[in-house]
Amino acid sequence: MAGLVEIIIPVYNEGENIVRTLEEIEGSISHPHSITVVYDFEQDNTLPPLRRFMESGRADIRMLKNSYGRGALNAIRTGFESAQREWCLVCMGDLSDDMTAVAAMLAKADEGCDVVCGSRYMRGGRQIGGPIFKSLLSRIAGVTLHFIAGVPTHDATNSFKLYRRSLFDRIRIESDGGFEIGMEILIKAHLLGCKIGEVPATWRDRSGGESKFKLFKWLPHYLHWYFLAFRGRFQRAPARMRAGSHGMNAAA
Ligand SMILES: Nc1nc2c(ncn2[C@@H]2O[C@H](COP(=O)(O)OP(=O)(O)OP(=O)(O)O)[C@@H](O)[C@H]2O)c(=O)[nH]1
Ligand SMILES: [Mg+2]
Repeated sequence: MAGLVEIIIPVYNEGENIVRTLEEIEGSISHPHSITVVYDFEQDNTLPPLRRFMESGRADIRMLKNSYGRGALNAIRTGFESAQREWCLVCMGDLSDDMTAVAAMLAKADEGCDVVCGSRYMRGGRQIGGPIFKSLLSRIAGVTLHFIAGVPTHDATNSFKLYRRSLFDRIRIESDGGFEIGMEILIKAHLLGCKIGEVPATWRDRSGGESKFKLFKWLPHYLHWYFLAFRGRFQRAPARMRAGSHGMNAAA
């Protein structure tokens, strides 16, 4: 059976959503887990309801301040670097991710996968709401990476992924934009020959709070890793070496 899971949640003013997110996690995940919520600043409106939930003792939760200043990417890196468990699951604090998919993700981990992707674009997966242009780009990226570049998931851009923590000893994270960090790790893991799995997952648009996704600012960062996957497909050996040479750990 897969070992303990650390659930990493980056948050930025998720006061309206955090408690329901935590309740969904506790209601849906029976596998042993702990939760790390990574925030940027003390005035963040997520913190008061989060503290109340922690005081209720209903879950094993810790709050962690972003060690790199601000931004979702830095928050996720902070979570990875402080993680202690065998597995890291990244999920959002706006109720967008499908916690009922986690059991199937862990089953894939048991089959030897190093990365398991929550997939909106495979059979059984769904996307409910969200900006149409962003969704279209994400779907095109996922499907072309799968069918042309040979990446073993239909949904490379979804941040909702389970990672074997030891993978971070082999991959140096270079992303400096936003949520493309998940795509970077996926593509590098694939080029290193790691086993990648996917399970169907439903993604819902947020009903409270505000989106911080910066599509046009982050698009070039996504494209960088998109093209690395294609180069890897057609120049297999050099790309593998490049992925490996990014090597050591997440604390780039
Ligand atoms: N620590 C930290 N977390 C952030 C930051 N920006 C976003 N997040 C969190 O990251 C998660 C996802 O952010 P969203 O803005 O919803 O982005 P998204 O889910 O990729 O895209 P949309 O839902 O379509 O906007 C949420 O839990 C946010 O609170 C940030 O600057 N710092
Ligand atoms: Mg969101």
